[in-house]
Amino acid sequence: MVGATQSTEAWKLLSKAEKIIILGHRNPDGDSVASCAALSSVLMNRGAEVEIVHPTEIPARLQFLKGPHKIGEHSIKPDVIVALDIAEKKRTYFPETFEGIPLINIDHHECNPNFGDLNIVDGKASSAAEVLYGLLKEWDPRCVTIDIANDLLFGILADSIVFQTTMTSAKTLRESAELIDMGANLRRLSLIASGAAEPEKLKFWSEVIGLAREVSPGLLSVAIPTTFMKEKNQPLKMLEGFVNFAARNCTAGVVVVFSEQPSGAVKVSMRSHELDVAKIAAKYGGGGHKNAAGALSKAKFDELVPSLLAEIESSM
Ligand SMILES: [Mn+2]
Repeated sequence: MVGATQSTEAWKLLSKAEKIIILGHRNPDGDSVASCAALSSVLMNRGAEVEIVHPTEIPARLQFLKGPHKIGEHSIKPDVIVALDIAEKKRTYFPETFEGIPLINIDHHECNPNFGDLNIVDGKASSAAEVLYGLLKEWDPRCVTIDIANDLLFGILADSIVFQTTMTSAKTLRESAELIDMGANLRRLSLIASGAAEPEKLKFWSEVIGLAREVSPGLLSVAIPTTFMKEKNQPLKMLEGFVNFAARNCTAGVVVVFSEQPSGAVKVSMRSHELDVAKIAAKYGGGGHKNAAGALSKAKFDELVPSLLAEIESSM
């Protein structure tokens, strides 16, 4: 258990708060949105007024996770703020008016600098959802409804890439089993979390796979220039989930997907079961976890692809 006193204090604060803001991180992922949704339901079911603030848009595939979501703005004056799944404060929405309001930091990133007034950070957990579920069991086990169980299981499945990352522990599986016992829908949620694609997307991905190149044994690169997307007449969102699909279906130890953005920036997504890709992502201004990390680089596509691949090769 992580910081029993901190968690007791956190529950005291949350129990007496009337207005609570929950913060998600930039470029919301499945764990972030699901954890925020789960916690918001718990607190609203207890009568609190809650807003979830995400700094940037929630992708379409995650919009089934219902909650009082707001994008880049808030309207209530919170008594307490909860940061969920946020590795560092600059990754979230934090206007000056939030300074001085009690901040509870619940996370699973090993690099989290404990920026909250109360910090419940378990760097060994698969996901923020796993940390949150542990807390809810301690705080009030009966508060986990079927909807909340579904949100929590989805968060775990999303960040563990359906139990594949090395952060997936026996505890992750036991707790997932508990959530399934409560009625969470493993089949439906794991299909979404594994990036299962709609037929049109899958057909397009078959063309994207044509760009794959085995750079060296165990290193697969897929570099997608904007010219390719234009030629195929496809929007960038058709690439959402592609990196997980490629990584799951390839034996390479490292899979990297580069997608050139219309702005000229390059989105880099890395998956690995051999290398700490978070370290590489950090060098390019990004972040993430050992097995799954990414960055948005301003370097030129034609220069970034070879230099980043060389960097990975030298670390392998
Ligand atoms: Mn997470």
